[in-house]
Amino acid sequence: KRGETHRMRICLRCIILIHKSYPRDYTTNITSAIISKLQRQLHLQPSHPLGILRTLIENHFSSFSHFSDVSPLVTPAKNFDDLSFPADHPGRSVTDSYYINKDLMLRTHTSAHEVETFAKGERQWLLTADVYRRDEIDASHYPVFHQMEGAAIFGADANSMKELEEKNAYLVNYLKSTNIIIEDVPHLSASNPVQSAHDPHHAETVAHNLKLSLNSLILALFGGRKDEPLRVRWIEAYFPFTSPSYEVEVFFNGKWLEILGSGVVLQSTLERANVPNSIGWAFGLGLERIAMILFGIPDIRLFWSEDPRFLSQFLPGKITNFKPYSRYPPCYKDLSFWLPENGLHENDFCDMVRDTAGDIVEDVQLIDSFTHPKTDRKSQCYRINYRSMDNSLSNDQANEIHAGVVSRLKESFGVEIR
Ligand code: FA5
Ligand code: MG
Repeated sequence: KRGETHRMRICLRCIILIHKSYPRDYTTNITSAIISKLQRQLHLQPSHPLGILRTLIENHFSSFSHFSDVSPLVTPAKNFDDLSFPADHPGRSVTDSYYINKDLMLRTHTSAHEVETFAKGERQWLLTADVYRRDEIDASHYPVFHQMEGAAIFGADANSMKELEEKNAYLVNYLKSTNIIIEDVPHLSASNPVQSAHDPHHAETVAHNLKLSLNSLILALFGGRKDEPLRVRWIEAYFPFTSPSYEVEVFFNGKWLEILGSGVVLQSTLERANVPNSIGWAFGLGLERIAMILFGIPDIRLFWSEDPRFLSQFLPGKITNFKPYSRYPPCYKDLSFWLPENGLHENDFCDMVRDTAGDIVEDVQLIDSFTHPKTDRKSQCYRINYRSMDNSLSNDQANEIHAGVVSRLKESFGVEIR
């Protein structure tokens, strides 16, 4: 009994993560569903699709340093300020990111480690890690996913740039001999400008090297098919910490799929890392997105499955096609309620659903919003799809789980069910 009281006190004021206790405050929004994921380290398991993919990419960039065991707990300064995110960037808000308290959060991207890695003197490196975002729920979004950051810096002098141009010429030639169709954008443009700190010619050379390096990687991962050329598309993008910036999409199963963000690293990042007189590029790959294509994995929740019917299918170093072992029927439940006076953010709703029902939730959709013409009260209706990946879910079981969601909704947000 005493032990229990003690535990209660700790739980109210503190939060225990990876064997350490942290004080809670008004920003604390990390859920137990998320806490349970912190130590899974799927990307370190040699025969897990994410581990296999990490190793394949590391082997491709064999001259780079490789990091894959860095704690997900970072300061907001590391995740945002070091990368020149503006003070009012929406990613900083508690509706978008997980906070342990105001001074500590779960990284939302692997770019959070750019400054410290460059500061260690690493000039060409890959860093793979779990990242955390509060987001919608569907087959390709999950609040925890994995990214791989890749970066390379070069001397910002005429000789180093000449060397890089020679490397580029070699890569251009190599890519010409392969079965890949690349839709490109200009390296620099009015809407995707060179940084004022950079010589435009240097920036062009670095951006060209970024594109060639990634096109070769994509070819190594997705290519190897003689019947059909691989189609890759470069698109202008915006990130607070690169300029120019690009996204890359790969054409797969009749659809364009965004797999990475990239660009020429902001000079202020390199100055913070104490590596002036350098210029370089960085990219951030979404590993699940790529693994879903390569292994034919239809649902992002499967990566977290501990079912041997999933795990036993994969072998270290090999890309093999996933064979679905079950597709149990979905079970839809609608939930209509009047919003509390100060509203309810969709991410708060989704997180509560995920925390209460776990991975049984396949997706959550807002299907109706309504404002009462007389009282001005607002109501919403969400449709939740419950479906287990590992066994069949009876309607009674789904009802019981759904009842848990409803009571938590009332308790946590004070809403009135319609
Ligand atoms: C970033 O996170 C940047 N840090 C990438 C970057 C690095 C840009 C270095 C420039 C230089 P973005 O939010 O677009 O960017 O995410 C990068 C990739 O992660 C996406 O292309 C996608 O493949 C993957 N991704 C993003 N959100 C999710 C999600 N909710 N679930 C699964 N994969 C995701
Ligand atoms: Mg993006």
